[in-house]
Amino acid sequence: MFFSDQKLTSNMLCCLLALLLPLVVNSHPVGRSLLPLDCEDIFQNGSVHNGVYTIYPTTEDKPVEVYCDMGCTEDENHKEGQWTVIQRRMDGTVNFYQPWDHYKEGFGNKNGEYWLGLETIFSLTWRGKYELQVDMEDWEGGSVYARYLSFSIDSEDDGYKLHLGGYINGGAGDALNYVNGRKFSTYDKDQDSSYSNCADLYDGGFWFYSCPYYANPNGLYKGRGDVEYGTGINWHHWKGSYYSLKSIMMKIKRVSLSEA
Ligand SMILES: [Ca+2]
Repeated sequence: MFFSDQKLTSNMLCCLLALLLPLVVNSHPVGRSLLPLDCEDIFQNGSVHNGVYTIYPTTEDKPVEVYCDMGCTEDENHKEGQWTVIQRRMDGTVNFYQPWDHYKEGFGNKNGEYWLGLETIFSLTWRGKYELQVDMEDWEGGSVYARYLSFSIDSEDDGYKLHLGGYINGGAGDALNYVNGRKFSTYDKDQDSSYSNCADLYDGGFWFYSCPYYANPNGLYKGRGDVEYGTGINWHHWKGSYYSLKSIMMKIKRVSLSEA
């Protein structure tokens, strides 16, 4: 009796798999790995809500958790969504004064504040063509963005050098162009062009040229707007260098063939 029950169950399972398999296989375009590379793949696989998902930017044995910004639910096609979030600040609960190895591998809480990790960002932008959008909010209810139609970084051997192209102004102003082509720095790995150590001086790892800077998304979270010069989370071209933002999020999306 036990045997036949078991047989019946396994037969049902086989039937179910036979029915489902074509659906699973057909949901992926030819040539794309079955494992999701980024949030666009997660979306294509049927998950349309914002949240934390697992992606595989390098190999199948290296899963990475990431927050996916799928866009607003009112937009049925989520045309403005499907972003893979690489950096997020919102409440000051995570310390961004971190050493090189942590910026390399990533740190923080994927449901809140985090840095995805330079290795993962490198892998993604090496495998595909991506654009970058930086969303930010002030303490008075304002929100703007800066968009770059191409975004990639070099490997660690080349200092994770930043490459940006095609700026689109969403009200924020272009504060990143200043560090286009620059290497990434942390307090324990100074790769900026200043005699000073900018990452140490300004409390977080980022692409720096000379000190001062125009953008410091990884600076100290101040919990208010007005701050001393160059302290806090600054975006100079929007609020100046005496203002620390309420939130900031850096997110990337694959450039579709029609846009490329
Ligand atoms: Ca220096």
